[in-house]
Amino acid sequence: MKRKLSLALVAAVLVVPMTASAALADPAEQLVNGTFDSGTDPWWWTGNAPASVVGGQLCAAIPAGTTNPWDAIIGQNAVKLQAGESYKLAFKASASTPVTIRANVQLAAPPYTQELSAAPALTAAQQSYSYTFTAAADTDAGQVAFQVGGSATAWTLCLDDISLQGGAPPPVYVPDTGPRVRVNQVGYLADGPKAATVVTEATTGLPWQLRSAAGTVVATGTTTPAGVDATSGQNVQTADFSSYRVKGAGYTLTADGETSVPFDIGVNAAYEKLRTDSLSWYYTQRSGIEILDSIAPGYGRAAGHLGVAPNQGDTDVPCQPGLCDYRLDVRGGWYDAGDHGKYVVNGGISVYQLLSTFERTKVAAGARADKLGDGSLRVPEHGNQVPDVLDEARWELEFMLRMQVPAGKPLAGMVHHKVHDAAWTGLPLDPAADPQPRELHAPSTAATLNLAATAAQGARLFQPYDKAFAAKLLAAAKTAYAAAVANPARYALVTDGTGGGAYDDDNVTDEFYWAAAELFISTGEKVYQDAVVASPWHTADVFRPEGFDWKFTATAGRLDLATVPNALADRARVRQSVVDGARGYLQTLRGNAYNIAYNPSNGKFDWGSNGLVVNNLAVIATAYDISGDTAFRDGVLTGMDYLLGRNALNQSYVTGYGERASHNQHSRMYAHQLNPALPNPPAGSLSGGPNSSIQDPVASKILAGCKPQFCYVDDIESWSTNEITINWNSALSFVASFLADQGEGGAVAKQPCTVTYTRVLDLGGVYIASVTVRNTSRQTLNDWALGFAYTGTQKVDLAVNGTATQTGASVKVKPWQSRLRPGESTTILLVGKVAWGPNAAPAVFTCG
Ligand SMILES: [Ca+2]
Ligand SMILES: [Ca+2]
Ligand SMILES: [Ca+2]
Repeated sequence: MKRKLSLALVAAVLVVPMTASAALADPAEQLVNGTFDSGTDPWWWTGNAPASVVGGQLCAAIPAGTTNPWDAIIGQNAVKLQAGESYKLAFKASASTPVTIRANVQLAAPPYTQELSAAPALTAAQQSYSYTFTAAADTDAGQVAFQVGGSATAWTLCLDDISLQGGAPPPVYVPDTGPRVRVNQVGYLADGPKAATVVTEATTGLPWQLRSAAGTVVATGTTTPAGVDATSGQNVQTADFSSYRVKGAGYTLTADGETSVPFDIGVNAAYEKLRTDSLSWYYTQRSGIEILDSIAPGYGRAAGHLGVAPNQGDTDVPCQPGLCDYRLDVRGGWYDAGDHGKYVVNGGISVYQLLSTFERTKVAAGARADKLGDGSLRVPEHGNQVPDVLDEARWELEFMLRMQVPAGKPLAGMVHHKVHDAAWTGLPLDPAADPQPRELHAPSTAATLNLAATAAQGARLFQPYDKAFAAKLLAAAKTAYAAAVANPARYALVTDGTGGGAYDDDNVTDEFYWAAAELFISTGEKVYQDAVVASPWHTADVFRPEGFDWKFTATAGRLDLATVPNALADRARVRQSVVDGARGYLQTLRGNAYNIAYNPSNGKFDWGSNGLVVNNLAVIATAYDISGDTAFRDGVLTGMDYLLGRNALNQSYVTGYGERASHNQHSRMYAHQLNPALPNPPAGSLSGGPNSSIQDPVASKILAGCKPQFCYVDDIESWSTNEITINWNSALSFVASFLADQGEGGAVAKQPCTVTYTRVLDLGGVYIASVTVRNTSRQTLNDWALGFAYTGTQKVDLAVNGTATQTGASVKVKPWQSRLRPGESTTILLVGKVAWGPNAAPAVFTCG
């Protein structure tokens, strides 16, 4: 998430519908954001003339020593011109040194045919200029280009109130929504639920046909009318073809004379790929490391922000003026989104979800640790014996540790809220080419608690792989928590949004709850348990209709208290609260025809609605892990349909997944739409999706008055509806990993045993556990083994009555009693050490 708007700009957006009615009387305005009220988009500039908004104007540093006017340009593309219509180009401009520039209206591509080429003489004082011309040809691909090169000396240009009036009003935007039969464009698990949504005038059931790729009708039925869908305004009906289970590629569904895009049945492999893609996505977002084409084909680039010119960071970064007297090395971490900022609060929720994607393999029956092991992702850290998802999370954790105020300084232990450019940069811009000064912003209680929470969670997860790093994380978490307690109300402000997102938050009670929960789970210490129990969030409903996100993190604490073993007295209630919360989301999902697991109380889709949808699906997935109730698993599958194409726009919001997938997301790196030499976002990128507030100039211009589902456009300039962020992809990673673990959605294989794990001794760091395994199946277990994973720091040294081996946190025990008949039991004793923290019993066991 990139920007927050000032109140003044919100007002400006709100008046759009009123001025639109005057369009017939006034000449039409063909440019977007000529006042720079909403930043620099969609203006662009050549890399040698970096521009930013200064005092409400667009100002650019023009270099010395270029030859031609076109050696430095500031412009706007996608300008429409009509032959025979007259136009007026008007603007205000000033130059630090008097200079004559070119102001052109021309084709944006060769042969760059000029409709206007004016030569305004600029002075140090701002002057107004205007020129009229009559267009000779029609084009949708014109541009306004200020050619400002050719000067022997460097100078500064400032522009404002740029306007091109004339011609027809821009046409009303009508999205191409394709066939009226909407499906999950990736497809459906063979044994899972399968539904399509038909947009139709009809109010009674319609016949539908399911066809194989060869065109053979393989199933038929009748749709169920669902009335007018509130989030789209469409009259819709539902075709349920769940009972058809034959795997295959290229199926289509036909109803009301329309045929869906093709989709597959039997798509576990697609979810397996999505697990890998959505997690490998983080590598190409990394700052401070060269991205290797050999690892991420098509995405190789130089390391960003390592203090190599023109970069000015992030190896030695000062605070904003007056904030501190030290500089920090804050290299590394992930670029947050389409910009080059690095924000601890959004890093925190993202790290939490990556760590939880891994931790889930220890606490959820059927979760596949082997699919997330060393070598599983496209990252450089192969062969280090550490699961790659932990390697990736560590890249951000190391950055968050560097953001902590050093000992001996004021507010020591607190964490700087963010580091980013002093002014907004334009698109496209490679991270290594960012010339802006970088600045540390004030420490905040929210950022401090984000480090406390994720470092505490990381400490217990890294202990089996890197004890020193785990100890460092634990110490940082405790220091941070204590600093937050001492400074409980240092809030990030909404006004701190120049050059980076504000990520403002003036309620950190939820962050306190989350941090205390993670510290308690990891350490078992009473001080954190007391904080958890005393928090109003511990018994409040944290499963809000609008979901959870970087700003509301109580849900993260609740989910981990429910899933990761701990000694809370009311843990059964905590676990039940997740199931109850998920039931609410399931009801929401079933209550609308597109099965959207999201129903914000104000009826407006928020910025990043897709991220909120996926987070609600993560809650439903967790309820399945806790309860085993397959209604929850079916709910997650059905909820994914919406994200993968069964929606009002017929749009898959995940790049590379589905026939009609988002691929022009707002990003300075993946800016293919602006420069064909650059890539689109990598496969597995989740777009933020519909946003009722449409704050960016492109969306506000073409989508005014949109119903929630229609408040989206796959345009790189639409940063309020189509950005990518680390926190949306982390939610997708968690849910994709869950889905990949579900096979084809059929009956769940039950473990053939029950296991009772009892600590019989726990003294001075040494423990003995008695593990009794009983065969509850009808078959004899031959040559069987017991498996489980520790969620804490335990390490088995030896087994009595068996042989134990531990890899990371995973333990495998081969019992001496290699044959276990139905109803028979055997008991194994495990002797081990616990390095620190509680000696919690493992959560799930396998045998067989
Ligand atoms: Ca202005
Ligand atoms: Ca690894
Ligand atoms: Ca908060």
